[in-house]
Amino acid sequence: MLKPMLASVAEALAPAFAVHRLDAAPDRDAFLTEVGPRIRGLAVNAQARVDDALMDRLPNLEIVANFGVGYDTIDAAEAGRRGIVVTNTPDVLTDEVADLAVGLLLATVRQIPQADRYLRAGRWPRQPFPLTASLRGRRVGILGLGRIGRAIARRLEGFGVAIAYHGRRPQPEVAYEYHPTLVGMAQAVHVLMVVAPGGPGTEGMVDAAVLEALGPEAILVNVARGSVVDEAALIAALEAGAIHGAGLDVFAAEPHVPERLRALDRVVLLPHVGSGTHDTRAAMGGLVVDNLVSWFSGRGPLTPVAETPWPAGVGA
Ligand code: 8YV
Repeated sequence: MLKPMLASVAEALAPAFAVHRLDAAPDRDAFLTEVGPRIRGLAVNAQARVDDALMDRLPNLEIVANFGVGYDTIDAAEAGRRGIVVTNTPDVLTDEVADLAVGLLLATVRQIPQADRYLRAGRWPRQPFPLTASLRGRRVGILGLGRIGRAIARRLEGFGVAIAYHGRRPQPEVAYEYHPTLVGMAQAVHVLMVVAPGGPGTEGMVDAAVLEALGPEAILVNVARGSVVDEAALIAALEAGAIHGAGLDVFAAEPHVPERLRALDRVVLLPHVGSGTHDTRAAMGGLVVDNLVSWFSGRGPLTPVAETPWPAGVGA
């Protein structure tokens, strides 16, 4: 393990494996020199990077089991070149993250946390809470119609809003309107839900031009990765009233959130809690352990990522 992980993961790994903990080592370099060649598997979370330099120190590494569906902190393409399998935790968190995303959208549009703060501050007896924007009549654009994006769309169908999406390619099996360009979709919707995976392919995709195309009524919700949105451009757009508000569960440099963002009233800011429930985190931890156990008992990985398909060379 590179960093502390959920207690249930550490407990489940202990009887099955000799667990070495980089975070507990007083001298990282000496530790990697001594133990590195004996490491065959990694259990990691988003707080730890697995890059070229680390893989160089682990010459017998076979599998990296990631706690999370997103794995932008792992150089999976490089792992694939080295014959190292990478696994993530899809499906077990889909509904949980989709619930949070819809909650964050409603909280942002109707200013639910702001209203709570207003009441607690004793302001209600003096005057009613100001009227807010509405979800009614809005068109919602989903950036990234993967498992979580589709789960969000299914929930939003119940809210009677029109749904569109942008991704690399249209998905013939869904009835939502496809936009081949993100700017094109931004012009057509009033809400942008960001659910695309992080990493170099999506970095800064929601830029100043996209925010401008969304317009002054628009709400941006990001439950994906901070890197997908140009955070400086977002702050500038919010400050200028170029978009109406934002609900953010993810940030460019977590856990640090820019003071300028925190100073804004029309934003709802969450400390990356999309999958953060007891049940779902336990299920994610279980899948990390199950991937390692399956691999080391010769049955292959359970949930390999696209860059490291299994059996090798099949799929993706
Ligand atoms: C994190 C997430 O993994 O699954 C993801 O991609 O962003 C989260 O579930 C979680 O914060 C643990 O690091």
